[in-house]
Amino acid sequence: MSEKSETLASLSHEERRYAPPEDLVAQANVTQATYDEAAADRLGFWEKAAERLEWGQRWDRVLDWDDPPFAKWFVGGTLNASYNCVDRHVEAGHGDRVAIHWVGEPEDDTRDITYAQLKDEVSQAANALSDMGVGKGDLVAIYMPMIPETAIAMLACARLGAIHTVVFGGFSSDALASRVLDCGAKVIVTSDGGYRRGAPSGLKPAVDEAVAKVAQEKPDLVTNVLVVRRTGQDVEWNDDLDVWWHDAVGGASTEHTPEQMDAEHPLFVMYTSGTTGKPKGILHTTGGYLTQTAYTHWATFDLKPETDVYWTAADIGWITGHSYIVYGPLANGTTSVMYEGTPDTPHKGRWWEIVEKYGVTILYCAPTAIRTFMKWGAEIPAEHDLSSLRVLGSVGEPINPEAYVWYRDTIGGGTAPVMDTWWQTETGGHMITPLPGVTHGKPGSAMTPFPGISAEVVDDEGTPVGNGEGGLLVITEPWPAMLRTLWGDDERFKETYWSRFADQGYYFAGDGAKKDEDGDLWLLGRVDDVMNVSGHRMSTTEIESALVSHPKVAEAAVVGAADETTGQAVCAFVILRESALAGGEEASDDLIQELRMHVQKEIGAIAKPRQVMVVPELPKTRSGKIMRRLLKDVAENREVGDVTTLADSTVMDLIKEGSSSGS
Ligand code: 6R9
Repeated sequence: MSEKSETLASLSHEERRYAPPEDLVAQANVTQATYDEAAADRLGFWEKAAERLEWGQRWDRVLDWDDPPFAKWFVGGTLNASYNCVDRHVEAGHGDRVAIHWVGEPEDDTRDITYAQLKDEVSQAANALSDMGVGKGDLVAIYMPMIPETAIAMLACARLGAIHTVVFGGFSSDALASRVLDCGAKVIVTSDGGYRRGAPSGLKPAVDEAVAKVAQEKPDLVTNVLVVRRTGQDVEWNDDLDVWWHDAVGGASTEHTPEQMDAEHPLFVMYTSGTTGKPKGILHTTGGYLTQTAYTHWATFDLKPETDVYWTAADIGWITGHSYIVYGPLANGTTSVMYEGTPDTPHKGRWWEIVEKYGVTILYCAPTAIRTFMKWGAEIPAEHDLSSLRVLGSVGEPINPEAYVWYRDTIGGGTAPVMDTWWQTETGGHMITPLPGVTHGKPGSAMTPFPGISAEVVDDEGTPVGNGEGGLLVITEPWPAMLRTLWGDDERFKETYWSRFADQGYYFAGDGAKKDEDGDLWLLGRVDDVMNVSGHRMSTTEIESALVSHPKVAEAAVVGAADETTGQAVCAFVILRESALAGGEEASDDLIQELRMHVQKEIGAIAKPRQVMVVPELPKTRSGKIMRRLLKDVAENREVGDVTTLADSTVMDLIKEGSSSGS
């Protein structure tokens, strides 16, 4: 057996298969014919997808790839993203349809916003921003909790041709300041605070700090801070800069005519952390981005805008929120749920209460959430009627087969298919995913490239690997929602994504992947997370999935820690399921042995962890990605590194305590 197939063999143990539900197939938005059409004429296919939007001027050319890797899509076309997400639905007679069922964290704090109301508020916000001197090409930073005004501010920017950069509300004032400086934002939209775990937490103080830091370098950059009153907590006020949203926006006219933008006009910059160095400002433009997010949202989830109630349970400060809370769903005229808080406030059944109350039909979330619910136990969702759910989605990480099956059975009633969607901030929209009316689901596999997307798994030389083999994931042809560059840094853009396979002109995604015997794709995590144990390359994902398949384990994170004899050794951090803990199970030596042997049985002796540490939490980013670098610091007994991009920076203290007791 070659090294590659040896280390990747364990995935072929997964033999569960799920056919698409017959009633869904009977009226599916997308069928096999769509794949065939796209394969026959890729650009023609995307052109048809673009026709679902309303354009001012039609494009003359679908794709300009004359100067790779700088793509232009729908060249010569003009449109307004905000108009497409809001006004056109009102004009089509759907003004009374709810666009957003907003659910605040405090119970009974809700708002239903129709498309007509959304149009009024977006127009008002556009007028208010415009009065502050924000115009086409200006940058606006948005640092907000999950409230409707976040989406409204984004759409108001799009309406004016201003470029937004949303900074996750959990990030520090440093993170905000560096992003404001990097992109040159002149206005910051924020709120006094938001609700998190049952209590109001402040945002404005962090903005004040950030503004002061920015002023040290660029005194005249930030000219206004627009503040939504959400919690009513006291805030410091600077009369020169600060303006209340309810004054400026509330007092503005509801009439605003959106301007047509060039298809390639920048829509937003979203910062994403690089493994090293400063965050990268991913630039997305208007026409291609909106085409792909709207079309994939409609196709991947089989969306029926008249009847579905759609919920992406994620933060708008993550690309998933941009593409599948704001732009995709609204461009399709969807009725969505938007939830402000955490899943366990005030109780662990909050999500399921929301699903039941609003009759949610499509739910899209991250595997980390699913594993948390598994940990809490199936009896919690069982208390609610979840029968409205018909399609489920997963995003952000590989979904462990065990979590997939649990999601399908416990949340989806054993019938709702799971769409495991692989994509990135950089790709803008879905790239590899099953489609609910076409694909047979395999737990743990993202299956095949979306119609019109060309992806491959290649070896180090860029040669496609055969079925049953693993390698690196590349995208071989440009796609509409691709990032156009890194903000202000074309060189880093070329270097980061296009230099690895420059000869072939492939986009290097940075993920490892495997093609199974049927040629279906399995994502294996970031290439940087691959370990090398005694010369064997192993994916952290696979060992984690093996651990999670043990009935007592809810979550697992695996890192390769330096080891004198083997180069690297497998170190595992696990969170036990609540049922195991309730049974009095502790981090006993017996349990640790059992888990080590379990991995050996599932994958092989080479993967058996040197160390298993039982911990109460894992360090995660805003999108639920485990920050293995920090765990590596613990495993290698080092001072823990930078924690500023953690969703909860106190987690590392809990882990350090935990790791000292059980290893
Ligand atoms: C949308 C998003 C991108 C990275 C990506 C990959 C991982 C996302 C995945 C997945 C396996 C999936 N990832 N979805 N891995 N299966 N379905 O997450 O964007 O935050 O930029 O992260 O996330 O490693 O390269 P972003």
